[in-house]
Amino acid sequence: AAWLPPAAFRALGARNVLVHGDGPLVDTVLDEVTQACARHGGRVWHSPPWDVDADLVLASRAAGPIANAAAEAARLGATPAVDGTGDGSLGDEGFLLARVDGVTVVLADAPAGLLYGLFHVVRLGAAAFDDDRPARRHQPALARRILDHWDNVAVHPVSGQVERGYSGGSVFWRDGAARGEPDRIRDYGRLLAACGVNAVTVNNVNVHDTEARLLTDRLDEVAGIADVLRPYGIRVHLSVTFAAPVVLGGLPTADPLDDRVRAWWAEATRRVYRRIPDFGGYLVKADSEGRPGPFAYGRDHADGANLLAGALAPHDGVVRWRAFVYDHRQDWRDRSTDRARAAHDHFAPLDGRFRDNVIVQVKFGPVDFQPREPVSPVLAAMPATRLAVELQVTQEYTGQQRHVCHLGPAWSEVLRFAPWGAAGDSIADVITRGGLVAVSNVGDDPFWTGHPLAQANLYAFGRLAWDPRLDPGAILDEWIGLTWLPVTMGDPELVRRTLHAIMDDSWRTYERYTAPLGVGFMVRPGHHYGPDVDGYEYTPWGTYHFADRDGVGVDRTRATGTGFTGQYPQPWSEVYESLRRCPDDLLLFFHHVPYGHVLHSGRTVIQHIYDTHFAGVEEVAAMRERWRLLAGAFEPAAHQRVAERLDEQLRCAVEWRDQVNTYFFRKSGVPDAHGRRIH
Ligand code: GCW
Repeated sequence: AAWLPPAAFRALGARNVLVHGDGPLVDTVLDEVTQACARHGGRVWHSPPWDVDADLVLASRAAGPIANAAAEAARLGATPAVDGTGDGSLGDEGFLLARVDGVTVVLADAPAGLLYGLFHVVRLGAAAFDDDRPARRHQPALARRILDHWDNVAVHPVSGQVERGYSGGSVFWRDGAARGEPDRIRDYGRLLAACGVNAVTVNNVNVHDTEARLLTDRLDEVAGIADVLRPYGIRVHLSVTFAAPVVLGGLPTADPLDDRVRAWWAEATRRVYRRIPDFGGYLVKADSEGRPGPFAYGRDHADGANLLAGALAPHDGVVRWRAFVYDHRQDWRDRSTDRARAAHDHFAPLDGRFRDNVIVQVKFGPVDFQPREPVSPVLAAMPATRLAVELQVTQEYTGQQRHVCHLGPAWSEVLRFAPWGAAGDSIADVITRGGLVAVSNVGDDPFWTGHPLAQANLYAFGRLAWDPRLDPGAILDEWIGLTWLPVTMGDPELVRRTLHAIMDDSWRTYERYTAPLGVGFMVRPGHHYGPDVDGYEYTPWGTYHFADRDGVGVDRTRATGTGFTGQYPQPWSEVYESLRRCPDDLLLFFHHVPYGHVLHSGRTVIQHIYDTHFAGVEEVAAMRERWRLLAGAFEPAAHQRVAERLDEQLRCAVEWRDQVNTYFFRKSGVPDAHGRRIH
């Protein structure tokens, strides 16, 4: 049930509710309300009549005239004074929530708004019925709030059923076929709608042979998923292979400028829309980590993306084209090749060349979803292109859902980052036309996400995509309020306090016991779990830290390094370039420094490494103690699952601490100032 346990509907379900409107999404609202009222003793009317004694009115203006309380709210909704600005229109997904003469009114222009309004009322609980609640309009800041599933249809020999999945099998596929479990998919869609997500991609960006066919002869399976998700306002997208005209169409080429190729995509896309009229679009990983792309034909990414955009345009579909392009066969001696530079080198020169229905999808950082990276400079370099940010909810590099690592604060920093300085736009502004995307962390696990506390990351993603200005601590509080408080058998305040104490700072805790000062990686190659300081140091993947007996870090300056700092606009190009001004937490991402270099914190780099690694482990030990306080507060299976994972987190954190500290002690020969035991 995650953040929608039946008990979360208590406040709403105990009241008299009037639902006004028609259509499939309104039916969903009606269905939700009917079930809640059946359980908690309330009553439901589907309008008319209007002259009922309702506590809550959920009304869609699309359905025609609204009377009584709702009419009053309609007037409020048309008044720009409500929540500051606007012409009174609420958009495709927005809603107005107002308290009028003792009635709570949710008003929307379109049925999707009513659905989001309903879930907002659930989120507020009893507070939705407070008389002093001010009227407020709610509209998503971003129209596209998408979860990409790296799910394979057939189990892949290397990446399994779900690439980088830590929650069991796929919710959509099993052993080469659709699972055909609409109830589970429906429940998933419901959870997504309740946190604001409105689209999913149903297959991995690495499109293997079986999955390629989802576009053509296996389209029915995609349509089946779309049918189940549609009542929750969720549209379906598909990852496609750039080589499709060859592997599926039997053409001799996939050259984006070839007329036969163009015709093939146009026809394939027409068929998709005939079967799934509200299909969202394509997602493409091209010329990246061995996937096919336009380079083979001497064409560039704009040629490639525009080909698919042309096929999608007549149907209002979009192509999301990933900017994750780099050379994974690197030579450590060649300091002019820097993996961090690659996306900008490839894409920034193409700004202005992409068709209007192309969205370039950029990983939040320049390398690869590390716990700490600077924000990708691509996001500040393509003003004439629709850009989306890609986050990783699945915890590939952040503890693989065995570690508690609440990522809301990390994502919030990314979204608030102002590439042109505090007075300029933030990343949230930059992506208004593109959207926020994340790789899903969900599977067929009974807790959905393997680690029950990892659900919070999925919830936080949806909420931040709806409103990037939300405070991550407040989002966590909402999630606790929905997920745990309605079902606890213990003291709710203790539960709330304890979960905050465990989770609020858990991303920084994870950072402390893993790779130091933004240098990244140091994970075991391949599966990426646990420490291996030199695991990638002698491979061609290009994720080096360059530690030797004198110092550590990657010189990415213009003066003496790879020049990556020059990809940022002012002020950041100067800030990152300057050893003196560069923020501590990114120091080793940008600079190679001696171990005795003194940080802004006043500590040397080597002492910082020791201190944070000891502290990180202590913090995990404290998390585990705190969780013990909640034994008996929940059903034993959930408590047990978290307890086991905290044991593993502590074991793994100790391993990280010891490997990292020993490694740097042996390289540097500098002892710990506090004389703690280093293995
Ligand atoms: O982070 C890396 C992962 C790959 C992934 C790739 C990508 C889907 O290790 O598993 O492939 O990124 O984002 O394309």
